[in-house]
Order: sequence, then structure tokens, then C-alpha cells
Amino acid sequence: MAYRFSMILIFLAAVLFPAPVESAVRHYKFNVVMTNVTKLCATKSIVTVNGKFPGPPIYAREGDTVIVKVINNVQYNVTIHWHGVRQLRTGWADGPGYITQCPIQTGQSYVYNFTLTGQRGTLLWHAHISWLRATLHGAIVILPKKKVPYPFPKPHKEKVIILGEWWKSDVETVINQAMQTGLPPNLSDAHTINGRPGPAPNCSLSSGYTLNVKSGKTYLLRIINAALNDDLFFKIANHNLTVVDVDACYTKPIKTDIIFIAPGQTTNALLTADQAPGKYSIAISPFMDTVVPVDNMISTGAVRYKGLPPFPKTTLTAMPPKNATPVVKSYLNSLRSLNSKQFPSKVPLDIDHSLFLTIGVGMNPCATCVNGTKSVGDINNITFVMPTTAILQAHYYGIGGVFTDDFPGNPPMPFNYTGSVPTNMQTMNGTKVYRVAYNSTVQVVLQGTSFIAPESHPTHLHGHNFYTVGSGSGNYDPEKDPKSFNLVDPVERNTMSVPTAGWIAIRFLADNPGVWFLHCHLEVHTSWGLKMAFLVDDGEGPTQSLPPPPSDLPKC
Ligand SMILES: *[C@@H]1O[C@H](CO)[C@@H](O)[C@H](O)[C@H]1NC(C)=O
Ligand SMILES: *[C@@H]1O[C@H](CO)[C@@H](O)[C@H](O)[C@H]1NC(C)=O
Ligand SMILES: *[C@@H]1O[C@H](CO)[C@@H](O)[C@H](O)[C@H]1NC(C)=O
Ligand SMILES: *[C@@H]1O[C@H](CO)[C@@H](O)[C@H](O)[C@H]1NC(C)=O
Ligand SMILES: *[C@@H]1O[C@H](CO)[C@@H](O)[C@H](O)[C@H]1NC(C)=O
Ligand SMILES: *[C@@H]1O[C@H](CO)[C@@H](O)[C@H](O)[C@H]1NC(C)=O
Ligand SMILES: *[C@@H]1O[C@H](CO)[C@@H](O)[C@H](O)[C@H]1NC(C)=O
Ligand SMILES: *[C@@H]1O[C@H](CO)[C@@H](O)[C@H](O)[C@H]1NC(C)=O
Ligand SMILES: *[C@@H]1O[C@H](CO)[C@@H](O)[C@H](O)[C@H]1NC(C)=O
Ligand SMILES: *[C@@H]1O[C@H](CO)[C@@H](O)[C@H](O)[C@H]1NC(C)=O
Ligand SMILES: *[C@@H]1O[C@H](CO)[C@@H](O)[C@H](O)[C@H]1NC(C)=O
Ligand SMILES: [Cu+2]
Repeated sequence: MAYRFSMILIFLAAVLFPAPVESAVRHYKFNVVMTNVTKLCATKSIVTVNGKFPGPPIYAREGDTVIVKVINNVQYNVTIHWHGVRQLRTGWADGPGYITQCPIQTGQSYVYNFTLTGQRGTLLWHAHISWLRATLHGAIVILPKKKVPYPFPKPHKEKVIILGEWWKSDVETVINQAMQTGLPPNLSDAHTINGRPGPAPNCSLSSGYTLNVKSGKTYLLRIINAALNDDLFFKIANHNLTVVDVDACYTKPIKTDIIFIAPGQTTNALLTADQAPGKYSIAISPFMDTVVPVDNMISTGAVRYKGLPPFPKTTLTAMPPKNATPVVKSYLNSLRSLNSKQFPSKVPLDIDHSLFLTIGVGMNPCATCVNGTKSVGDINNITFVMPTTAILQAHYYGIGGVFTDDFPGNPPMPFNYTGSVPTNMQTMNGTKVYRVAYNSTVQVVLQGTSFIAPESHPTHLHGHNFYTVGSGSGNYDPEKDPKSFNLVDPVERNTMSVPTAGWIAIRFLADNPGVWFLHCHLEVHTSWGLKMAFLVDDGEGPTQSLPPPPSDLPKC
């Protein structure tokens, strides 16, 4: 009796005076399975997590630890990347296949274990091997710590909106075919909003995603571009959006009627249902401002005000032409980091390593390919060759022969990058990293080249956020351009588009020991070798080195 009474007291005390919850541990189980789904009037077997497309969202608060057990029950090798998560000293949990880990093979499992430090907003998880991320992806929603408000008015509700790209045929077959023939892979057949292509020609089964809203209320849209290869425009008929956060970094609020979002990027935007009650189209369409072919399908959903009579007429919205360069330019140039007292910009001012990297595509001989040549991608003329042992493991255990640390910080041969490029489009190949000391400051100018066709490349860096301090068209001018760098409040993110026949300058603090992938987030270009990695050495202090790998780290 006394025992029971004291238990009740303890229970009451716990309810009335809860211990301050600093952070929580969030457990998830990701069962990777084959799932049959019907889209564009056809049923197809796809790789999913827990049978869901898009996959299940991860919800956590800043400071929480996330533990995800991934079990591979499909015939493919699988890895999962937590795109944009800083992974401070948890490089073993980053996920890119053969960069930080060997793949989780059929029948195996691996526990990803990481803490969300200093980030709040929206990120995404996706497979990081082959083209599996076409269907293996989902949202990571990071709420602020308990009792910490947003730096904008609290929304009535929050909605995740994942944009994707859909192939009628099997996606692994599409990329395997392209790698064998040396030709560009087949284009996708539709774009999707939360897994739905929306009304499609000749397909009565399709219906679009509907966002139900209450008149007068404000919604936080967490928009994610999980498409493999397509930059996208996002619009809602008759409604403006206010961008407040990109890639889990707060921005100064930007009012806009259109959002540009590249694969791998995320955007939090406020939508206020301030128009006449009705049904308004949500539309996404591709951006491609060069001669490269693109899936030109517009996909639609709708914002629907509550309390409408059945079958309301939908107000449509006009999308910009696919080559609307000025729309992208002015949108991206308008983004600024919040740079408040609470969330200051920490742009590195003194630079230890200044790199100039040309990025683009090329063409190498290939005896077994259709035309005797194969398309490749390169950085400073090096087409990255995937090793067969993960680079991080080779680094940690000192295994030789896997990679070299002589990635060049400058192009081997300067030329007119965006003008008349050399007629020889061949590249070299190698598995090279660029090595920096712990806590070095790095500036990278990413210069697009015009080999075959100039193209916009959304470039993603793992393990770090960076500041885009400058951008421009044509060739970067090392004398003139730094004078106009924004070193005060440049946008902070993890993925940024290098404009077609142009350049961007990014800066970051290499405060995270490990091996960190930098690559074009158009999966076709990554497959072709448009990728490299930074190796950040351990520092001296006890909290400045990479701990040993978890015991279940997959082996090659
Ligand atoms: C998917 O469909 C195929 C062909 O109809 C069928 O053989 C298979 O059992 C289905 N798989 C699942 C997981 O339902
Ligand atoms: C996750 O990592 C932390 C820190 O290294 C460790 O204490 C914890 O045991 C790990 N949890 C699991 C489930 O692996
Ligand atoms: C790709 O397109 C070509 C040409 O239309 C077609 O022959 C081939 O079957 C397609 N491949 C896949 C995997 O759908
Ligand atoms: C739709 O069907 C019509 C008639 O069968 C055909 O001409 C048209 O090409 C089809 N459109 C698409 C996008 O498949
Ligand atoms: C959207 O913003 C623009 C520019 O501020 C303004 O001209 C327009 O009227 C706004 N539209 C709506 C629907 O609020
Ligand atoms: C390469 O081969 C394809 C298919 O045979 C053909 O359509 C294309 O014109 C060829 N391209 C070049 C550059 O030879
Ligand atoms: C580079 O090429 C562009 C476009 O053809 C041309 O306008 C420019 O003058 C060239 N620059 C140099 C330094 O040759
Ligand atoms: C790239 O490397 C290849 C192979 O060594 C060479 O032929 C070509 O001239 C180089 N191109 C550039 C732009 O450096
Ligand atoms: C790398 O380049 C060499 C020499 O050009 C070539 O023989 C080899 O096949 C290439 N390796 C890969 C994996 O492309
Ligand atoms: C790392 O560099 C930053 C900026 O240069 C500096 O503020 C910080 O004290 C350094 N940290 C360590 C551990 O050296
Ligand atoms: C899966 O990964 C292992 C380890 O790297 C490799 O040996 C094997 O060939 C891969 N299997 C497939 C189907 O790619
Ligand atoms: Cu690219």
C-alpha cells in the first residue's frame, strides 16, 4: 500500500514537475522492400521504405539524436544519406555509397546514428547509390528546440510537399542502359507532387495532391525537390509565398509568386489563404535553359479552401517557359541568410584554401558503347572513379591503394570555360580527394564549362553548409569579382546551382573531420563522374576527431 502510494507520488511529481527535456532520441525502422504502385495508369514494382512512396518522414527537434535501423530486403545494394544533416563527427552515418560506407547488402542491416546539431528547418533523406533515390526518399523535419519560437509568425499548420520524378520503366534499368550505351539516360515521364503526377493525358486514374486550407490561416510548406535530374519551378495560382528558410537555414523573409528549387534543395515557405475561397492550382514545371532535352511535363495539385461546394472550378496558373533564366537568377539572388543576433551568419573572412574547380561534362572513348564514345562528367578534368572500398574506411584504417589526396585545386589547363572550349572533350579519371586540416577555411569557385552544352549544375556538399558569397555569368574574374562578394548575409545552404555558363563562389569552415562528397545533384551527372571529395583531417582536441566506426558498419 505504502509502495503504491509512493509510486503515485513519484508519478504526480513527474507530471507536475517534469525534468527539463533537453533532447530526445528518435528511433525509426526503415524496411527497404519492393512495393507495387500504380501511377500513370500502369502498375510497377518499386523500391520503397516501409511500402511508402514518398517514404516516411523523420520528425525531430534541434538537438535530438536520430537512430534509424535500415534493413535491406531488396535485390539491390542500398545506402541512405541524410541530406544536409551536418553529421558532426558522425561521418559513418552520412551514407554515400563507397564514400563513407560500403553498401548495405541484401539481407543486411545498418543503424544510422546522428544528432541534429544547430539546424532547424526541412531536409531530406534519400538513397545514395545508383538511381535508387528516385523512389527511396522522404522528408526530415527539424523543429526548433522546445519553447524556442520560429523567427516568423507561428503557422496554423505545417505541410510537407515532396517533388519527384517518375519513370514508367524501371529506373535501375534506365541508368544501367545509359551506362552501357554511353548515351544520356531516357527522360522521366512525369513529375510528382507528394507522389502524385496529377491529371495526366490518357490516364483517368491520376489525381493530384490536394492541400486543404482554412480561409485566413497561414500554412508552412516544407517543399523538397527529390527529383533525380530536374530543376523545378513551384507556383500556386493567385497566391504569393514567403520564403523563410532554405536547406534548414533561416532566411530573411522573401515574398515571391514563384519558387525555384533544384534537386537536393529544400524551401520552407508561408502560404496565407487570403484569396476568395476556391480551388487554386499548385503547379511544378522544369527549368532547363540550354539545348539539353528535359522532361517537359507540368504536374499539378491544388489548394482547396474548406467549405466549398462540390466540384469547384480550379483557378489555373501560368508557368514560366522552361528556359526562364531571369526568373531563376532574380529568385536566387534575392535570398539572404537571416543574420540576426540569434542566428548570425558566420561567413569565413580569411581563407586558408582557395580552389577553382571547373565542372561540366565531356566525352571519352568507349569501344563497347553505341557511338564508340561515352558521356562523362568531370571536375578539373577528372572524372571520378568510384572505389570498391569506402574512402572513409580506407582513410580511417590507413588502407592504401583506394584513393590519393592530390585532387588539383586548379584546372590542369586554363581555357575559355564558357566560350569556345577545346575540341578535345576527353577527361582523365581518378579517385582523388582534396585534403584540408581540421578547422581550415575553404573558398571554392565552381566554374561551369560549355563542353557539349553548358548546363546548370546544383552542387551539393556533404557534412557542411556553405555560404554563396558570389555568382555570375561567363568566366569568373579573380581580380574583379571578389570585390562584389557578399560577406555579410549571403545565403547559407548545402546545395546551390552553378548557373548555365556561369560560376558561383562558396565558403565554408571545414570543422567536421571525415570524408565529404561534393557532387552535382543531377543524378545523371553524378553517375557520369561529376563528383569529388574533401578529406578533413582530425584536429588535436578530444572533440575534434572522428570516433571509430560502429560495429555494424557494412563491409565491401
Ligand atoms: C507485385 O506484382 C507482381 C506482378 O503482378 C507480383 O508477382 C508480385 O507478387 C507483387 N508484389 C507484391 C509485393 O505485392
Ligand atoms: C548512438 O551514438 C551514441 C554516441 O556515440 C552512443 O552513445 C549510442 O549508444 C548510439 N546508439 C545506438 C543505438 O547505436
Ligand atoms: C529508353 O528509350 C529507348 C528509346 O526509346 C527504348 O528503346 C528503351 O527501351 C528505353 N529504356 C528503358 C529502360 O525504358
Ligand atoms: C493519348 O491518346 C491518344 C489517342 O489514343 C493519342 O493520340 C495520344 O498520343 C495519347 N497521348 C499520350 C500523352 O499518350
Ligand atoms: C504578390 O506580390 C506581388 C508583389 O509584391 C503583388 O504585386 C501581388 O499583388 C501579390 N499577389 C497577391 C495575390 O497577393
Ligand atoms: C549516337 O548514337 C545514337 C543512336 O545510335 C544516334 O542517334 C546519335 O546521333 C549518335 N550521336 C553521335 C554524336 O554520334
Ligand atoms: C571567351 O568566349 C566568349 C564567348 O565566345 C568571348 O566573348 C570572350 O571574349 C572569350 N574570352 C577570352 C578571354 O577569349
Ligand atoms: C583533360 O585530360 C585529357 C586526358 O589527359 C586531355 O586530353 C585534355 O586535353 C584535358 N582537357 C582539359 C580541358 O584539361
Ligand atoms: C581511366 O582512364 C584510363 C586511361 O584513359 C582508361 O584506360 C580506363 O579505362 C579508365 N577507367 C575508367 C574506370 O573509366
Ligand atoms: C575554428 O575556426 C573558427 C573560425 O576561424 C574559430 O572561431 C574557432 O575558434 C576555431 N575552432 C577551433 C577548435 O580551432
Ligand atoms: C553490392 O556491394 C558489394 C560490396 O561492395 C559488391 O561486392 C557487389 O558487387 C554489389 N552488388 C551489386 C548487385 O551491385
Ligand atoms: Cu550537373
